[in-house]
Amino acid sequence: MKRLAIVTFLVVGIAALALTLAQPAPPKPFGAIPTQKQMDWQKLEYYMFIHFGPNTFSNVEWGDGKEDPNIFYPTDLDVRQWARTAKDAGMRGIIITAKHHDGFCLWPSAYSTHTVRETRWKDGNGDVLRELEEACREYGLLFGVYLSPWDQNHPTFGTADYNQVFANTLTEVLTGYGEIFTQWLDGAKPKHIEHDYDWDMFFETIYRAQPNIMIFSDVGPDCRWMGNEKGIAGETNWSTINTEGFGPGWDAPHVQVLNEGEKGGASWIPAEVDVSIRPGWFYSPATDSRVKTVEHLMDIWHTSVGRNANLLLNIPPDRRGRIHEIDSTRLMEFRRAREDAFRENLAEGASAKASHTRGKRFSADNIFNEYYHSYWTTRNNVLTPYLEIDLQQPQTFNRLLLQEYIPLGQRVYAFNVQYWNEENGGWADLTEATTIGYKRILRFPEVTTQKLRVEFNAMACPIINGLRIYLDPEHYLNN
Ligand code: FUL
Repeated sequence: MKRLAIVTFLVVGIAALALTLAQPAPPKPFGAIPTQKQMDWQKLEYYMFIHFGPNTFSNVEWGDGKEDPNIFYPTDLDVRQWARTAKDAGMRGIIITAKHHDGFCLWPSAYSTHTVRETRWKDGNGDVLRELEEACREYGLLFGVYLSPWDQNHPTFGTADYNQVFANTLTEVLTGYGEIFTQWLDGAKPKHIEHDYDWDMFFETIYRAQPNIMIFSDVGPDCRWMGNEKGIAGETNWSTINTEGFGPGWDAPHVQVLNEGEKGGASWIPAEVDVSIRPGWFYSPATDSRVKTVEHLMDIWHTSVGRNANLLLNIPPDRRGRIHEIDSTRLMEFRRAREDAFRENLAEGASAKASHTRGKRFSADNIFNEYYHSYWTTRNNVLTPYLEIDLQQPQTFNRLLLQEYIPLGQRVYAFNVQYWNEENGGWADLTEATTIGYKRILRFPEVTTQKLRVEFNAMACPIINGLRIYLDPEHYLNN
């Protein structure tokens, strides 16, 4: 009896092993691929930018560093209200302008005399960074900082000493305020002062203090600017780009290259979309009536998150030190509009077959499950396969969401979608686009059909791990 059990165990074991070995292995990575840190970042999708400082009180966007620090005087600062608003808006973190181009530090820096310490606010004992860091932890949000290398106040700016001052400032913030998920570096620099930033030293300093941080600049190294401040990533948006020989600021590649990335680019540097809910980055009463509409924000959602980028939406606190009611209300309306648009995945319960597969483990039905690491793919040499989706019953929809399994690289450079036209019994064109990447959302006029066909053109066998369809009832529709 015992021997029989052992034999049975062995036979079943060997059969299972043989079956596993007979299955083709997953595809090898293609080109540049994301690190785990970049993958985690990509899944954040949406977080808050806060521009706050002397400019909040002076109706200017770029203070010159000569302003009286006492103009910084929030009458009712409530950073927990910022965090609560971000959380309720569906955001995953907050990045604050700890130091903007005026050089004013929102914490009492040892390397500056233009800080909260020099103000009458809280008798010079305040620290906005500390308060915000604590509020972010309390609300389960990530905390990030913007520190401008350009400093119009510091006396050493423009001399060789300044780079070390800036590195010290970075270390001070990055070692004093717990875990920081992003260091946001813009490349702005005056034309009239010669100053060479030592980016390599800055990057080293940042990683030394926070090895897991995402460094943002025009050219990464971890995520890149996408070339405009309107919220519009390229219709084609590669997470790959060539940055060799380029740098942040004036040394950056052309904005169109930043906007679209580069097919087959050597480095994985995904795009982040930064845009303000108001016309300016800083609060001004003059913009109270110009807060972006929900329709505009929905457009931005589709041209950022819907185009393989993360959305960093700027919500500038007002002179009380609170997010203005107009902005917070708009954020909640925007959240509801997204919930309405993406409420029900009408491809739930659908089945799929593919023109090609790579064995059972990589079958077409994998595109429907929620598990990120299961996907449909084909054998290596198949570059133009298609999927046919049967929705089981006619469905009416106007949005299609696709996801490429980017841990193995971004591969698809074009795809088209057709629907089954019951009336004339044939396939009809629905829409087409170029890249997919982490997430792609396409908008098109409402269509009713039971079947869809998606055909891919890829540089290496396409790997698709998500497909969903929705009916956005509000028809926020541009294309
Ligand atoms: C730019 C800055 O000059 C603006 O003031 C703002 O901070 C924006 C996000 O980055 O480079």
